[in-house]
Amino acid sequence: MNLNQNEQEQLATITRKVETGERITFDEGVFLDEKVDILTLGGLANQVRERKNGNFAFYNTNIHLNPTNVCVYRCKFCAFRADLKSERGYTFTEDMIRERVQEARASGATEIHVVGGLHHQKKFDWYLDVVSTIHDEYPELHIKAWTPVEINWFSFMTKKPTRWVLEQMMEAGLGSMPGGGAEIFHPEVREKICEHKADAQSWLDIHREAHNLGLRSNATILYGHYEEAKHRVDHLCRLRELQDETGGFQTFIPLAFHPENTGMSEIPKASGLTDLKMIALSRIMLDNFDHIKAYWIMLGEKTAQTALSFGADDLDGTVVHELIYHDAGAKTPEGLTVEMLHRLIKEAGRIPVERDTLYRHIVRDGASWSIGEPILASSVS
Ligand code: V47
Ligand code: SF4
Repeated sequence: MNLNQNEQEQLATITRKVETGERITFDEGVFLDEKVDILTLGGLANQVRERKNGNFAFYNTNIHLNPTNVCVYRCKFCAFRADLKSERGYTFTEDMIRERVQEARASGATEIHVVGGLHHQKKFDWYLDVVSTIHDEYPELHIKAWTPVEINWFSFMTKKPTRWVLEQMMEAGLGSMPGGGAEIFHPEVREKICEHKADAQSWLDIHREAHNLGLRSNATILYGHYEEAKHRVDHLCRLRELQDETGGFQTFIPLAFHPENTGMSEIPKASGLTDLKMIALSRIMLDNFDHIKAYWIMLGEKTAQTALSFGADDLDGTVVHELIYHDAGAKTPEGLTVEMLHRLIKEAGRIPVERDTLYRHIVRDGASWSIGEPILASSVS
């Protein structure tokens, strides 16, 4: 690392701030992103990670459901969407949804992750029925569903406020919201990659509303395309600000852009170093987020495992039936067994803990499970 005298002093200040748990500013974040080497960044992030989560690394047993890939929008980075009349287009029936839920029950999944396209012809009630069908079939299964892009679309279709949409979904069985749709908040980039869909303000407002209604949610960033350090750090600062206000975010998930079959296929896929840097920077900046997720489906098992020493404390889950990344060229397996997740975590020198969506400890006996004693901060060693 070739830092001049001034920069060395800046790094010393940041190091002291990380050690004492002081907040890192926007300018310091950009400095870390642009100038500081990966091992220094990783060391700082690991301090924060171990202070918050000790030696634990979390995972969950989950299944994905993308009820339709037909979408009115055309985000340039998306390989998953299909036109209404395309041969690739599909839409789940109620029976198909029930079948997926039965599969979740048989495998002992605690969570179903539901996101999809904004179908030209499906009304709000169809989306509501997706949630109630799952809930009626297996009420113990936590439903983590719909991004603000979808909530915003439902509000547009029904001409009702987004708060009403969220309340209807909660009544049908919604348990929390995933982190998708955030992409890059800064308009300089957002306008290039997804100009038509819900903007940054609307994404943040809907999460605020969800938190105020008692829902927990996640947040993401889509990196590794046209964005620069200032856009990445701006994104993190906006999330940190909302988290100061509501405390409703649980985990942050950096998502690397996968170029295959997208409208941005000229961009090379992010390298392992870029992935680790994004994980570490997130851990350092997001001082009020409890968890940083290394989503193994997107990173690959090896980088996700390494990320457990660069700020991440969660690998996501067994993840059966993932489509969004595989449509965009991900070469990762379709799912991982619990044994494989344990192996990845233990080899990284961490202690595997199965959690539910709300980060409660799961006690498991085959496909049956119950909520265990909390993993207390005092038991983190
Ligand atoms: O919003 C779409 C991203 C997101 C591509 O909350 C792409 O636990 C890279 O949000 N290359 C959906 N990324 C996935 C998501 C998520 C995943 C795992 C866990 C959680 C959680 C949330 O996927 C979209 C978009 O940002 N995406 N296409 C692509 N080609
Ligand atoms: Fe549609 Fe979501 Fe893909 Fe955008 S990212 S085109 S909103 S499915």
